[in-house]
Amino acid sequence: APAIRLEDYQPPLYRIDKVALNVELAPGATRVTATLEVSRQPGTEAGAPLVLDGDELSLAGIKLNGEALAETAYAATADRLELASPPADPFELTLVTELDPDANTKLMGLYRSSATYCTQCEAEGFRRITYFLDRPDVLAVYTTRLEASKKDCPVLLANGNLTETGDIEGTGRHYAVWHDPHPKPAYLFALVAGDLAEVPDTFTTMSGKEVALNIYVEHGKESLCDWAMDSLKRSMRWDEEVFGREYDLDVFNIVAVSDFNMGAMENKGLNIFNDKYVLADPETATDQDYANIEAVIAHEYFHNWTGNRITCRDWFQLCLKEGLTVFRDQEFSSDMRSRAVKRIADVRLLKSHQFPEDAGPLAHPVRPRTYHEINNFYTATVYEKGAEVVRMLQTLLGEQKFRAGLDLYFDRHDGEATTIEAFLSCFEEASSTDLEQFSLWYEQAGTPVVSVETEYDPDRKSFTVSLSQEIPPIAGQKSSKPAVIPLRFGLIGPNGEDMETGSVEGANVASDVLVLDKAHQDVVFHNVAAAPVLSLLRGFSAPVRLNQPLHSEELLFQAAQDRDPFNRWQAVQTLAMQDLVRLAGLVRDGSEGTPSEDVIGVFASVLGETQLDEALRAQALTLPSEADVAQEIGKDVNPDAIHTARQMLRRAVAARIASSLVPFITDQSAGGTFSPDAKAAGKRALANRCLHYYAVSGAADATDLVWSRFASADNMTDRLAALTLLVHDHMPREEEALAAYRERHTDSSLAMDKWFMTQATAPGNETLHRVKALMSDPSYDAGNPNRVRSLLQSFATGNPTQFARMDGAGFELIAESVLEIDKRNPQVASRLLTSFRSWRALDPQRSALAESALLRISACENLSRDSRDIVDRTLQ
Ligand code: HT7
Ligand code: ZN
Repeated sequence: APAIRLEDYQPPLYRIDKVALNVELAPGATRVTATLEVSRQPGTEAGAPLVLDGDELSLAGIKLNGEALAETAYAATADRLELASPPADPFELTLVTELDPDANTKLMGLYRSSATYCTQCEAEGFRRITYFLDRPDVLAVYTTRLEASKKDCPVLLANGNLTETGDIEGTGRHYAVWHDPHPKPAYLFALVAGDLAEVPDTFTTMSGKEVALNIYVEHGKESLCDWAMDSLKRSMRWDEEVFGREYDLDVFNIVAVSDFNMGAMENKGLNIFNDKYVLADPETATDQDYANIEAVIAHEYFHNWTGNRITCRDWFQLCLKEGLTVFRDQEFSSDMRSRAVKRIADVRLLKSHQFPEDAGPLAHPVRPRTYHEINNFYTATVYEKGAEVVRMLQTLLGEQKFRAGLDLYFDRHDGEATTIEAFLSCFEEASSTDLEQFSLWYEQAGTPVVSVETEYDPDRKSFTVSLSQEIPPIAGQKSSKPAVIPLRFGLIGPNGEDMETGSVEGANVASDVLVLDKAHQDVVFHNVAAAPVLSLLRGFSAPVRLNQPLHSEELLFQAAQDRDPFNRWQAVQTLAMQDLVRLAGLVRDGSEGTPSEDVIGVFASVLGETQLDEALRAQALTLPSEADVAQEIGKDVNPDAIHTARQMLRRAVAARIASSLVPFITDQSAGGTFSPDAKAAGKRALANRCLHYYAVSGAADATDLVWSRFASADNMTDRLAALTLLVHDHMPREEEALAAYRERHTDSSLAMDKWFMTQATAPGNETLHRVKALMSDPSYDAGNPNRVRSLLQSFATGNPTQFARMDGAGFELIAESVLEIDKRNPQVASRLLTSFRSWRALDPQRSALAESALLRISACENLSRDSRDIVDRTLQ
């Protein structure tokens, strides 16, 4: 199929103002009657054909203004319905389609998860329910009548407010009618029907309106919804307080389902969630799960304004809602927790997921210009880099002007489907700033590299910072233009304090932000009393790679002194990274080497920095991941050498700090009852980080301590941390622990996902066999996306040495799995396939093996459009 291009965008020829759906649900055969109020757009010629989208549909009836339509007046196929010459006046089109939700394994459109009927319409799933103008710039008011067996489906939900319910006498069936007064695109449509438990609550909005809140889950799981409900209420309040956004319906419903392609979906008034982002108790959820639930609940709720009230004109504008909403959920979590720790976590995610995407064959701009399959553009670039772009806008304009721009956006575009240009115009107007050059962040793919050199002149008391920027050439983008890069900075004086300086030449500098907007720029600070250490990119103020050749003394100084907690953490990471790259090189070449004493010392000192909170110390004590090191090395990557190097450094740090660890490990259990709050979670994070070092410290009681931790843990965070050590470090009681865990959690599929994942990510040659065996385990379910991700995706993305095995068996396993899963669920398959994206950076032997696995996938003729798109781009 030809590519879809942004430059070809044309407004729709017709509008659909109202949609009335009557959905008669029944196993195997569901009947959907859609009545559409259609009219021509101004400028559309009378009689212009009306072409509606479909996908695997079968038309069972069609009427125009209530009259059956002659067969010659229309043409229907599975993916298209055309009315050759529709009436000139507004008309009512009634369409009947018949669906089989039980046979829908793609989990797009109407499907069944366990016994529950549910829908997923973003991006193009509504066309699998009825023929429609399935594009985000067609906004309609929906009324949905649902009808089903009362016994099987006591709960009937759709978007908006409930207006009517009743029984259908003598049939055992009942119905409910929902009306959503807010015009919306079809991708925000949803319905749910099933036998679910309701967890009710209420929220009073800032103008005093009471909103009914409900979370629907499988019976017996009601007690697992407290945290999600609490997160929802905090999100609603926060959006009022921070952005002035109030909720706009009488009810807000959340439904948790266990089969879901992504995290969750922001359907108007009826959010549908992967149950992993709803259900939590200390027994089955880790602190990370609690944090994720809080963030995803907030994210979907925030979409009500950024995505639903104001939506995207076309799918190229996806970052308009996603980047902005990620920015908003990041801010929410920062306010709920520690800002510095949240920033570090977000930057870790950006660097580990988005940077490699931006450096490889799947690189694309935050606003892509072309696509074959839109489902493949729900990427870290659109989401996470998109959020960074919004954050830079805030940094450049300042909080007040940023807020004024956003207010203008909400005011001006409420009820519209709009574009990035319209969004940026609001900030230009509200702040009187020209954002033309800034808009390049949406247009250019690739991560800019910012290079820095500094020189202090003691006679003149001047400090010169020479900056340059460049985006390395990537597929489809040979050259690039200079971007607007806000660099938050400080000049650290000899006493560790930030220095005051005199005037600055050569750049726009507002308080602590320096704007780099040319290819090369010399910035001179006058009246600088002594040679400073330049702390640059504080708070990671722009999504760039910083190439700043600091000496290790300077990094050590920064690690100890920088008043920006992010850059303190970054300095520690940079020191570790430099050493890991050096060690990996030595290991690869078969040479001897030992970790640097300085680096070991830095890690040892972090532990004692009691003025830093525990979560921050836990982060600082975490070495760069193997994937991070691979990315830093960039070419000829040998994952085995990296793994060995990282273990060497880990063991060396462990040996140094072994004698101080035990009090930290035992400290966190002092608190009594479990609390998921940030403080308690931080203590657990530090304790488990210490346990991680203790396990390899050589201490005689290491195995006993890890085992007793595993056996006596009263929460999942501690239990899983200990299990991971037992399994990943192949400690003596590994098998016993796995069996005990399974026994304990066999009824919780979310806890069992962690059991699969722990085994899939274990280093060591035997893991491949284990993963294969687990694929035939009775608890494995190839139709459940969470289970597939926990076993196969985590193997491919979280086990670099085994995925890239020298016998090619890791690549082969994933290639075969992609082909198998593709027949059932193309979205899950194509996402698994993206794990090959950095194949060209591997050493020649490994990259040849990866290429042959990719070629095998590519040779398959009936690949889905999703997987075809990814494999073609990956090989290009
Ligand atoms: N906006 C939602 C995206 C999403 C999705 C996209 C494609 C296929 C299935 C999907 N499920 C959810 C999620 C979000 O960003 O909030
Ligand atoms: Zn989103």
